[in-house]
Amino acid sequence: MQMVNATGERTITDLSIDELRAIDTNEKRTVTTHGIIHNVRDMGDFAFVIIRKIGGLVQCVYTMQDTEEERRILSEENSVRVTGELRAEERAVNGFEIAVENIELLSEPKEELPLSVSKRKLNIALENEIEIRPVTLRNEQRRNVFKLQEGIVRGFRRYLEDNGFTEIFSPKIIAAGAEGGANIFKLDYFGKKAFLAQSPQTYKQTLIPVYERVFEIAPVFRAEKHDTARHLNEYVSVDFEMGFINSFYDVINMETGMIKYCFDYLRENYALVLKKLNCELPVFDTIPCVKFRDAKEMVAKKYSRKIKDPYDLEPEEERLIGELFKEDYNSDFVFVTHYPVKKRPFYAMDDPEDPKYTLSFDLLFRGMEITTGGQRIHDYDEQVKKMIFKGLYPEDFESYLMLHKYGVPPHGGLGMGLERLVMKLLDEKNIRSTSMFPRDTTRLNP
Ligand code: AMO
Repeated sequence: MQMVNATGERTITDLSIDELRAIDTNEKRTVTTHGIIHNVRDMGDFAFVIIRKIGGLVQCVYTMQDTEEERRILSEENSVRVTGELRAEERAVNGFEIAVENIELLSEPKEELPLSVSKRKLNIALENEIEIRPVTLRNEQRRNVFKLQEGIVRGFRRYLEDNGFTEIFSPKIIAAGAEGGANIFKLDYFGKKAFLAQSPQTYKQTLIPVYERVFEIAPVFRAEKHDTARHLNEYVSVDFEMGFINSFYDVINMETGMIKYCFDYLRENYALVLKKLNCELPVFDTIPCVKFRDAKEMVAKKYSRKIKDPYDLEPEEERLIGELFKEDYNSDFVFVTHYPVKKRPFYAMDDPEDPKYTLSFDLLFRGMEITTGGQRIHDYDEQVKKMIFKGLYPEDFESYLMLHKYGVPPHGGLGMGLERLVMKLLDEKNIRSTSMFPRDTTRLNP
């Protein structure tokens, strides 16, 4: 038996982009780094070999020797370790390049790629692109979409941590759905009926008396039967829930603070990603709030439309509300508040001033709903009554109702669709563009 001890010390000594950037190029230092060959531009006597690694691309300059071995090594998607002198080069992305003295081949693909990933734009239809996502994600633009997604999640997480929220991980295989409707996946759980969680709703509320403030960023599942440009069957939900609120406006203010913080965080830490994606983050101090009923009437009046569905916003209405608030209030965001009881789930608190409506809201961003939230019922009897009113059986919610039975402070929270936020930030027309491996009615692969 051979034993080794893990020391926790650095064993990979190849330099990172940040470490390379920190070196004074006047020192003429010989450096070693690694990466995947992204692109080779043959200039005759020499070639630009661009390698892809953590943090972006690095330009290497290779003097051609015209050998068979060289042709094998200088091939796209080979994994290589490069050693050479680091020198200043203003025209290279990072302001430096490596004059290659040695290039070691670590791994090579078996087959040529179905398309070249080094082009700025992949000219391929979205459906085909998704089909070969393991390949197309290697493209810089595609890879940056999900770096932006990462940055947003990091920004949100930091803000929530700073505000005392505990991060939770709730089960995704559950006994009863929280969001109502038919869009719930059923499954057989060792002979018992079970579902895939549409949201962490009941669990985040359950944890209010435990931690007071909680958040979760995780996949949720919706059995949407129709293919639309804004629905996925699995998406990443950014959820938070907070206790001791005075009204749902406390939740709205927390979300406004979270988005502002996140955008500042992105400007500071993801500047290159934003630039490469051509992404302009909106700058704002406040977000207007308008009641559901008023928003509907404003749109009907301004755009001479008939109100067809008094209980919900049609996607076209959302778009027009976005347009109206951009034109009249110069805002990319708008909170629409006080949605009808009919369209809100059993946990939503009714508005005591007008019980046909709830103390809830949606956040629209550039004309699309990205968040739903509100104040929840905290009184046991009121919650049971509302369940019955909604045609539900309180017996099915025994463990959730322990929350109300054993006491919970006034509380509220929200859920935001991460892919929708990224979609609107990048002005993408289809949500599948902003889901790494999207799940829709026809797709289980890749
Ligand atoms: P809701 O069901 O409105 O509320 O969902 C919250 C947000 O999730 C996003 N979203 C979706 N994104 C992609 N594909 C889908 N099929 C999809 N469905 C919803 C939207 C939406 O605004 N429990 C409540 C939230 C709360 O009150 O805390 C809930 O899940 O951006």
